[in-house]
Amino acid sequence: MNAATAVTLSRRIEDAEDVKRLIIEKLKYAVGKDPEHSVRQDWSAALILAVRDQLVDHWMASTRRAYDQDQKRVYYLSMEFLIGRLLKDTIINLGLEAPVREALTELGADYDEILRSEPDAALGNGGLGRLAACFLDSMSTLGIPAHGYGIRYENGLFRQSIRDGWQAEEPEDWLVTGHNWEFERPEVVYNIPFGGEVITTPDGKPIWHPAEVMLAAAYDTPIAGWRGRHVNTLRLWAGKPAKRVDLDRFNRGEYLSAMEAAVRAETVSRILYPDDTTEEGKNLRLRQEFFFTSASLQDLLRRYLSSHDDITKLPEKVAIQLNDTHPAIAVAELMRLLVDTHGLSMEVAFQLTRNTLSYTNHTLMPEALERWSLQLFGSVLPRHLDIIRWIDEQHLRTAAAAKRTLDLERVRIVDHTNGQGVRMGHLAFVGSHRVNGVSALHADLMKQTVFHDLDSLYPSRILGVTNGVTPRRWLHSCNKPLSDLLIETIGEDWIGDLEAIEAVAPYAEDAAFRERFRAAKHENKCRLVTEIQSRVGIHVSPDAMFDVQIKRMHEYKRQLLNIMEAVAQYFAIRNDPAADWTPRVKIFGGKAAPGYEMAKLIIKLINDVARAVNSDPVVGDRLKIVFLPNYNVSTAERIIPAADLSEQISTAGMEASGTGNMKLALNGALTIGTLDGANVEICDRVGRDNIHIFGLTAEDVANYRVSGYDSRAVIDGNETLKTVLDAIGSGVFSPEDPNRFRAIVDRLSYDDYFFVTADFAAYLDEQRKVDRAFMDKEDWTRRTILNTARVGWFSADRAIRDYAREIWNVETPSAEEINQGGQ
Ligand code: GLG
Repeated sequence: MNAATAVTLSRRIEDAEDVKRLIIEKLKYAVGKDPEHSVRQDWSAALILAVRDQLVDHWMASTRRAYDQDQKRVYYLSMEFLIGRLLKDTIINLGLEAPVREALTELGADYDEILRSEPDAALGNGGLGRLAACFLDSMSTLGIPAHGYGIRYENGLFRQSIRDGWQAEEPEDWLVTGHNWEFERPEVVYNIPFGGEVITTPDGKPIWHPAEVMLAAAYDTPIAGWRGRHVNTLRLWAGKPAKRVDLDRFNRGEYLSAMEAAVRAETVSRILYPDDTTEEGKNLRLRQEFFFTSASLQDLLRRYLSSHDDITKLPEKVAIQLNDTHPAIAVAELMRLLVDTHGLSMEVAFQLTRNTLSYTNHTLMPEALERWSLQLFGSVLPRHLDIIRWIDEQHLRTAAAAKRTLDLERVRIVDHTNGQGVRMGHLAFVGSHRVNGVSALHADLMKQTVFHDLDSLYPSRILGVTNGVTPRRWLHSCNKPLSDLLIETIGEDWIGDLEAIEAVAPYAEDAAFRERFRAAKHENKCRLVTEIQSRVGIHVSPDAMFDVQIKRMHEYKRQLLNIMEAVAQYFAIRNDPAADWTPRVKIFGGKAAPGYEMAKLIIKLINDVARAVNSDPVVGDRLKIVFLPNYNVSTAERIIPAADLSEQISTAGMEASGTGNMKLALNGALTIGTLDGANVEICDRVGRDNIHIFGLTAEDVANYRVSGYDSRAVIDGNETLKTVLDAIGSGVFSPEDPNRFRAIVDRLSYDDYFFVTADFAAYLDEQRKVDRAFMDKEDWTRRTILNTARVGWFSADRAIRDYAREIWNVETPSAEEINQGGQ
């Protein structure tokens, strides 16, 4: 062993020659291809393997440091990690872009093409999955020893295409070409039990006899931060059967049923559920959640015990973050492991569990706070149900002792009223020492609404940690023209410390700088023009305002409001084509959950309106509408740098935070938005003059929900709104099927839950102000520069420092410390 570690192995890249040598070596000895006969995929595999080698020494050093210094570790449990492509970011983080480019050119391969051929790992739906990916980047950048734990879905989020204006879904198969970043760890497997019953022994000890046991197998991806000094691990679990084939059955000729257990086990990590706001496929979903949570907890306990004897010290060395309610079962599973496997009492186990776990809530929508029926829960996880009942008893005692009048039924984890079920949000809350919202407003609303009673029982447990985004991917890597300009002007400190970007603020007053800032934006827009042309065949002008709404399709995000404004504008242009119009391209991107009919109908509406508007010669370049299919991380990386206007127009009180809002502002887009989620804080930071705020506040919305809101009256009182809805409802955009959009108009007229009609007039007003503002090029640029300069606080590094300090009690090493250990 010692002799082996003493051998010096060096694969370090110093220059293009090293890169060439390594790539050829990988092509031959890892991919098994002769360079002459290698296709793009082989080059891509060889490059990834060569770059991955660069991480390994730092990776091992990071792990050694954590052991040697007995550092506290962070475990981030998330059903979703929307990491996208890794190659470009890793190359940039390691500072290897120049030699890699040069080497590939000399080898006759195209760098950009190779980057594009990497599959976009879509192991998430949207915000919370992408946040988890940004947090991994930041934890590595800050040198916090951390593991991301999730599921290695074979099929990530579905691939969206648009057929005849409708969304069509196909499976996403990112693993088909191989995932060259990962290391399979066949030796790291855990038993995952399901079902069966709990039998109490004569001396009162409950023993779980599961009906089936499957395996969780580990796959590791190294995650480098800025400069690659510290490398953490993303460990994803794949479902495997305990026994691949039932040989008896096979020998009897029952080939299919001989594989049944294998198929069942593998199904657990087969597919990502295509929505994070509804619970679906209940049984499988619950199994998925338990599967990865249990494997992760067993793994981290094993790691802890490999260098510590006293399990009661666990919270001193381990912090576990539950990313949303999905891994809430961790509360009961950690208790089970501590009690059943490690012999602790329930009381001690509960203390340890609570001191180790914390929970991030990402949405107030009650349908997203999972709730399992007792029947289902008890049949899949009978031992956990017992444990949860025990926790609930303790919790009820606290509630009963509290000197407040509380409806005890409402605070219980096990709901005994209608239908009976386990409230997973409550479980996560009660089993955590800290519960955080993802923006200031969201944390406040948590206290006022879904967690009102729990907050009064456990005051000061709730806090807000406003989200952030990594400046590496979301500016430095995706927006080279702007990043180059910033580096030239204020240096490169901002890449590792985004608040340093504030230094660019004074340049907003400098005409020459503004000119260059505009030129960078223009370059990005031209690139997007080409992409739009090639992907959807629509020609748009880079001089028009690029007005962007990119996010999941959901009624609360109100893409509908945006397209209704487009219809109003379309009619206005047709009425008076000669007026002084500000040319606009409205760009939409987003997937609708396959079962969410209304969201899918809105996609169709956008495309039908686009068809009419884009082909109307009277309109020309004054207005164009583009729906870019299959919105994902890579598409976002190309749209965001090109955006002029960022649409953040959710019904106030419904978007917990948003992170697209931060990325767009950072890349020099102005926001048009409601006072919702992190928009409120963006507004505070960029200044009221540099953002376009409109519409109802969260408080207005809450009041309307109580007093009632009459959308009919609002529609009747607004000529424009009435015309728009009449046109949509009567088939002006769908002559082949005039009633197609009736359901949308009916919804707005009789049950406008998302207050689209209420905000319509204010939204149109603000859009016209945006039009006028855009025409004043100098002032517009000045304001966009101030946006870029003032949103440095929305860095994921800042958010992670907040978690480290307020929740995990983990130290963030200084840059020198990271450098020392990272060789
Ligand atoms: C959520 C919310 C977003 C939030 C994101 C990350 O809807 O507002 O920005 O998580 O916290 N379910 C989500 O995607």
